[in-house]
Amino acid sequence: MARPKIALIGAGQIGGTLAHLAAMKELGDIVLFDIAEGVPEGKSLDIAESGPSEGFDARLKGTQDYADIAGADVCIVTAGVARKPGMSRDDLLGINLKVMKSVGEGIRDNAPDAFVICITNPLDAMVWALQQFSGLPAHKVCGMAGVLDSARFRHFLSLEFDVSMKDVTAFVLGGHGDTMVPSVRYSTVAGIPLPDLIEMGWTTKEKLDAIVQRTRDGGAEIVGLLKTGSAYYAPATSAIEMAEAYLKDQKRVLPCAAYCDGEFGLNGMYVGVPTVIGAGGVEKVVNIKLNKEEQEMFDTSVKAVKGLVEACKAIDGSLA
Ligand code: A3D
Repeated sequence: MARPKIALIGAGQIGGTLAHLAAMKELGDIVLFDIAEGVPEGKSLDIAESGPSEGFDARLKGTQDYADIAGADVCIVTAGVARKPGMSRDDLLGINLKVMKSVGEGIRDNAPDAFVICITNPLDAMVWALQQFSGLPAHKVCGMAGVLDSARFRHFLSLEFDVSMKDVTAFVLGGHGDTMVPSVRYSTVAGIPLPDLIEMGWTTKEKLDAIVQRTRDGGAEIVGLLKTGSAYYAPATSAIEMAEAYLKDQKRVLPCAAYCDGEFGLNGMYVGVPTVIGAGGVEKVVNIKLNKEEQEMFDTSVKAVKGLVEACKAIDGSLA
């Protein structure tokens, strides 16, 4: 059986890391696409040359031609611009919307059967636009944010409790922005919900509140440190986790920006929700019950995403 084909649209910081991870995990052959001449070719050759030492079998190709992504099984989109200090994710909207148009059309014409994972910010609006421009079925187009935001939450929690990250589960709902909703009630250490851990005296509400805020600010913390761009190792790892779930039909329960059609009382919009990812793409949106406080935070986040979608429609009249 031929190896799966993985197309990475955008060969910048995240794109290069995605290619390296996909090769090391032998997820398939990799095509790196970018408009910057030489960059995808150079990164592909460099990563291919790490193969003999690492011992992986994967072909890599760099290109500026969409024809090379033909028949891709997975497309991961990072094309566009990233944040610099002082910028919000929303500041990227105008530039990245134009990029989503060309990328969406490129995927539509060359890889219409792919499972598409968008990473470009502002995430929830860009994945919506990408689905519109590509015309692919909504369950085959999703956005990576929740896996990353949850991973940040899990990391901070594991430091607080001084336990393995493997035993910490967490999830984050809502849009990928300042209004995201890290769920304390649905996050656990080895199955013990965080509120119980406060009662057990293992932590305090104040400490958890600070961790929730640090999670919300997780992207900005890294932008502030790097000064020249945004995070890329953890974002790439998170998207690879989703791609692997699809390629291996793992049916992982992962939070991602998914198309909600009735779930969570939403109609026809993308926002971060728990999903099941398997060979069918986003096979299910897990419609969990929110309490009053969570619902209020979720509503605020949904409102922010709707505002960005409206801004997209105002810029590009072809978007319905
Ligand atoms: P960067 O290293 O700048 O790479 C972006 C690449 O896109 C560059 O190589 C560009 O040449 C390329 N590009 C620009 N326009 C096009 C086009 N029309 N077609 C193809 N390629 C193009 O950025 P990065 O890799 O650090 O980040 C990529 C995106 O991910 C940005 O929008 C970030 O804001 C976003 N991001 C999202 C998350 C989430 O959790 C959702 C996290 C971190 C970064």
